[in-house]
Amino acid sequence: MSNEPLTIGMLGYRFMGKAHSNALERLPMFFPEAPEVERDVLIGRDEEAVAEAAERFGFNRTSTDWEAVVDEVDVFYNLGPNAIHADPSIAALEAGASVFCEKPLAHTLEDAERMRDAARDAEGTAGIAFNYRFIPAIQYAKQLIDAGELGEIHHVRGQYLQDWLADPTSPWSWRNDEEVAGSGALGDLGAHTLDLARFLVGEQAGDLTRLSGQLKTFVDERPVPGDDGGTLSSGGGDSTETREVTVDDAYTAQAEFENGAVGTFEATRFATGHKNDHNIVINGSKGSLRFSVERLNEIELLTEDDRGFQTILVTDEDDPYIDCWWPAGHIIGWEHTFVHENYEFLTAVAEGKEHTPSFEDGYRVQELLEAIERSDERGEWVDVS
Ligand code: SOE
Repeated sequence: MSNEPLTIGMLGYRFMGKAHSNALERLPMFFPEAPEVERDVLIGRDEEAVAEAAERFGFNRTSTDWEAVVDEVDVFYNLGPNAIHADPSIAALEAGASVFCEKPLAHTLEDAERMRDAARDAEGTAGIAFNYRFIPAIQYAKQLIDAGELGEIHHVRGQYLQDWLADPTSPWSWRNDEEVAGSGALGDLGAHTLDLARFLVGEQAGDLTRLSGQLKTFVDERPVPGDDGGTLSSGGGDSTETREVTVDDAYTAQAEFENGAVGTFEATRFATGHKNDHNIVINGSKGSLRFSVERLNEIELLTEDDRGFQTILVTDEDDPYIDCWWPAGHIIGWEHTFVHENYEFLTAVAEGKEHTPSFEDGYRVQELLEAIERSDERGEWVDVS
């Protein structure tokens, strides 16, 4: 292992750029064993905006051309819109860098396959940023499920509920464009839930074997953001134009797992009152558990001898990652999931190891997303075994 800091190139400087830069800033203070990194180059198309972000996020320099810098860094973070996940990530892997890519892996199954294949051939480590796996309560839940505390798994119910598009005047963005995003709530939110389901019950229930799904678009056109609009939560501002929405606003799916367990999954941008409610419920022959990102420091657990659900705070010093933060009981939040996943990913990079979730995991989730779309088009179940 070299003693030089790992140099980082980061494509994307908005929401995810901020989340990952914050994680990199926190790492040396809270995870002193984490590999040292240097935030080298921040990449984006708008020169002025990227320069302003680089200053705030602690990068040495900026570039408006990923091709010019992709072979100059040890680790390439791809946090751009989904349609630009494949080419820069593959180029970085081919140049010998490690790659950390936001979810979903790509906007099409073909691109996801190219990325998976490039990762298989690469020397560097390739990881996908499914951050919800790194919530201490989720890791604890997985330990319980793997240890057989819930018995044989019968049901997996996963929902990801948001409401930022329920207002028909909420602005159009790339997230509404199939060419760039691939799909809507399905890929943006459903990818997280399907990954979490595989992660949590994979050992006990196996992978998904068949799926049937439905997609729905409630608002077909949205205002193009004016100068004073355009974020996830703002209105369209002074816009006078509209643009077509070519992705789903919501999806539902039902599924079966290898062991015969059944799953129901749902995500929407129209669940009024729900801001970022990602929840999962698992019922087994001996017990059940419930979890929601809105209360991410706890799980509700029912085991064999209980008469009702108990709320378990996963904030003890021996719970996953907690000893790196605060004394027991001092809760953590959403941004900490990024610190944990960056710690795991960068450690794998420094040690020349694989990272989980890998591009293989990202590809598998992409197969499931594509199967849900295919099922919706054909009106029938799709085999994903
Ligand atoms: C927007 O819907 C979004 O930011 C997703 O893109 C993220 O993956 C999710 O964690 C929060 O919501």
